[in-house]
Amino acid sequence: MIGAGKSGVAAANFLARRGLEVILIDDKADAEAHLPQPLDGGVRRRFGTYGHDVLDGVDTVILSPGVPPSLAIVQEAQIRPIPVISEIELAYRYLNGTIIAITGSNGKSTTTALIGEILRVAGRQPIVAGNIGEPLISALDLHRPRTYVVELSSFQLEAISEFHANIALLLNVTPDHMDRYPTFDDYAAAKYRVFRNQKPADVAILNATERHSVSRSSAGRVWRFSSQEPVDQGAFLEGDQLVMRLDGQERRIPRASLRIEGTANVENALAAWLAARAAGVDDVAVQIAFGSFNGLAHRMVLVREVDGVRYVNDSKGTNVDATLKSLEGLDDGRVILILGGKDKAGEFERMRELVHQKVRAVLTVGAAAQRIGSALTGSAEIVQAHDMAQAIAWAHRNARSGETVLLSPACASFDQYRNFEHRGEHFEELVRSL
Ligand code: UMA
Repeated sequence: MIGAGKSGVAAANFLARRGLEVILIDDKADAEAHLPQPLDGGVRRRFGTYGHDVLDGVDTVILSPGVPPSLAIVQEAQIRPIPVISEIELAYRYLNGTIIAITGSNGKSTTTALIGEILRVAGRQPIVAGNIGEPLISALDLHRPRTYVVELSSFQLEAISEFHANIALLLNVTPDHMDRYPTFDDYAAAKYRVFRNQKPADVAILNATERHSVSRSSAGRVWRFSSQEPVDQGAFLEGDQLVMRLDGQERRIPRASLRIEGTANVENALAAWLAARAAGVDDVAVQIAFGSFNGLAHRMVLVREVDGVRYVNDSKGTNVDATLKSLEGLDDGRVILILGGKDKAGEFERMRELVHQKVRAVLTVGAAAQRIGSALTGSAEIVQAHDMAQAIAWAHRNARSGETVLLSPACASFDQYRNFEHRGEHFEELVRSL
């Protein structure tokens, strides 16, 4: 097992408790001090330095999502050859039930949580897991069949082989994680793996604007969704109505029954509605869930208003497109935007136009600060804030009534924080102490 984070420790414990011999390795010498939960005593560990000999006698290598296949030890495993699988593939081998898998560059956590909410309302007792937080391997119910709503990242999809989603959703594909993939097409290809192994009775749900053809990837029925135009087989927005059209039949839900706002969320809701239909859930449950679902933590959350200035936590905005979507809904020229963090080779230049329109000042933080500064020069005032505390202090001194201070960093958090939740919590804590 490679990587002693949430996925690695959960998988190692799972296997050790089943009597399998497990060795857990991690590049960090101090991994022991940062284990997310206690590690089973039976698990051998090699933290810091390890040689290729750790592979001697090993019959399967399991990757944590954050571990790139280019890592020397993974390459060595492939040469030997030892099968390399992801924690998701491992979990799949023990899973009993139905899988609804959600991937995409943006909106996947919201859609996963919304589908979970719909199924809960419908009395299905779903299990919600994956990239959204709890590793699938530790969420498994080994006693009875369940419906699993699983958020999957491209990382997790890279190393699946038999994993099969009965209902698979691809919400959108826009550039992200370009530090891990040689090209955009490589990243998109990883996302499309969500349709792998689907059978004719399965359903593939994807954005109508998606230009790749799904037919090569999924043997299932293809349903599409769109917030822009009607679709023949799928769901779309028409005026103030959400419309579903399948096999010549039409059904409607008023857009107003959806509590979460913005066009991106309309698309998430359309996709979730289609998934619910594919799972046999009636529209009453869908409409109730639309009305009760409040959105996610760290996703456009209004933390507090101080002297007429709104402080909004969108720490989950970890790539350029997520930040662009969040900016779209705000007033022109009245945003103080905090950007930066771990640089994933994001194309910050693509933000110039919208930043020019919406943002009065950009506060840059973290490792990507320099690159963001040069990409956005001239589109707004750029302030090098170094870290979150300095950014908030600057915003507090300079923001005017009616403006919004938005943390939507367009970067990962790992340069200064454990994860995006940790970053969002720090932001909220600083804002509350103003
Ligand atoms: N490590 C190595 N060598 C490497 C890389 C990492 O040893 O080359 C070690 C690190 O030292 C660390 C461990 O691996 O100890 C971390 O493993 P990990 O990065 O896979 O993190 P986990 O804690 O297992 O969390 C992962 C997901 N993280 C990533 O994909 C980076 C979590 O998604 C997910 O919630 C969790 O599994 C449960 O499924 C987070 C994420 O940032 C939210 N996802 C990305 C995103 O949404 O954009 C993909």
